[in-house]
Amino acid sequence: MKKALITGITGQDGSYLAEFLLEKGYEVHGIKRRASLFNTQRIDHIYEDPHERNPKLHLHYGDLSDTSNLTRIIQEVRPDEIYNLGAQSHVAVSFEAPEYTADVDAIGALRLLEAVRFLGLDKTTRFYQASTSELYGLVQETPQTETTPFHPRSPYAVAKLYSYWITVNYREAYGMYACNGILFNHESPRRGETFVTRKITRGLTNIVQGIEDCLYMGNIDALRDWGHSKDYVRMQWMMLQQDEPDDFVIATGKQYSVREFIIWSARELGITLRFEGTGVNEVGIVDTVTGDDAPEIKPGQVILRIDPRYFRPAEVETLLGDPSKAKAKLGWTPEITAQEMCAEMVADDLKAARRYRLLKEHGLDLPVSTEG
Ligand code: NDP
Ligand code: GDR
Repeated sequence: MKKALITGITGQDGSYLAEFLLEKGYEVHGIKRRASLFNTQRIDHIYEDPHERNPKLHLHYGDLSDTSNLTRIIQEVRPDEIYNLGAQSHVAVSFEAPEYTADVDAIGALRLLEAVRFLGLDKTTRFYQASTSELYGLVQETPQTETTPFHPRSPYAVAKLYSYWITVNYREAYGMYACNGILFNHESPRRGETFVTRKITRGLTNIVQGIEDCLYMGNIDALRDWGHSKDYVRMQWMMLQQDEPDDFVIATGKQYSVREFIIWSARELGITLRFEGTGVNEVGIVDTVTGDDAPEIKPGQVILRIDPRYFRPAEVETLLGDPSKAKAKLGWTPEITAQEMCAEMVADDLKAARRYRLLKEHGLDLPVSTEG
């Protein structure tokens, strides 16, 4: 039975990857951070009581900033494959916490690679690094491929530039099986609430259920290549099953604006929107409402405004990936379109918003966070 170690198992990708590997018969080990509240919601459904016989999922307390902790876990587990998905993964937050982001996202990868080498596992343990389309930043060519030059535009992207190159370096210097997946944005109902797609689907479903009044957004003209996390974790595993290690762009090859994602989400809820005004004065106004999903909404209502606090000090305006190499060498193609993913996310958030509304109607006054 193969053993995998996943950093970031409690995150969006970590949870889908853990499910995927368990289905493939792996023994899965994950590193979770100590927190004052439970932080395992995304993996609770696959959690196994350690008192059961032969559990297949094991969780270890740890942190990518802690060398001795990582080394000890790798020594104990002796994994066949390590998936380094753990990160301070929010681009805007990295401007607020640049040093922490560098420690975890850049040096964290080095700590894992060095632990593998130090423990003499460099010829047996395979390593996957969660690299990112943010490396392209101020894009030098479109679409972006494995050979497009990088120009990172945030402390997050600069930290990920280090982890990209240290992964390549350990491959070249020590012959390690170490790969970078250069993944473009990917989402799902498990996406963190402060990333733009989830902020939109959660915000609009809350508005139609009367829980919030308005969605406050940043640069809605940003262009992204959005795929589904489930499709992308499959590719992470495929990259570690080849004869030779290599780096791959993982993308859909299709690009849409944040504005388009807002329009699709509203349409899923039976609302057509029109945008009026420009720049920070632009607003999204309800044009028509059909169906029963939006009982609180009337034509003419303003449900979206621009808030400059969501603008970034340096923005990545446009990203579009070319996944030809992944298709040609690994036979990988994404199966879920951005529109299908949007519909799934809206349906899931609508269920949660209805449940919240019902609880509120029965006297349970729960707080709602609108941070984004
Ligand atoms: P999430 O933010 O959902 O998950 C990040 C995970 O990392 C969480 O489990 C989090 O733990 C953990 N983590 C954060 N800080 C530390 C730390 N100091 N030590 C150990 N673990 C830590 O990210 P995604 O699942 O969306 O992304 C997975 C990886 O892929 C990340 O590295 C991200 O940068 C990268 N990536 C993501 C893309 C995307 O579009 N989703 C695209 C390209 C790359 P906790 O739950 O406790 O917060
Ligand atoms: P990104 O994702 O920065 O691409 O990083 P995010 O969803 O945060 O932003 C995408 C684009 O939307 C614009 N935007 C807003 N973003 C947020 N979060 N909130 C807003 O209100 C808002 N309004 C407009 C942003 O400016 C940006 O242009 C994600 C993360 O998962 C990274 O970890 C990963 O490496 C990259 O995708 C690929």
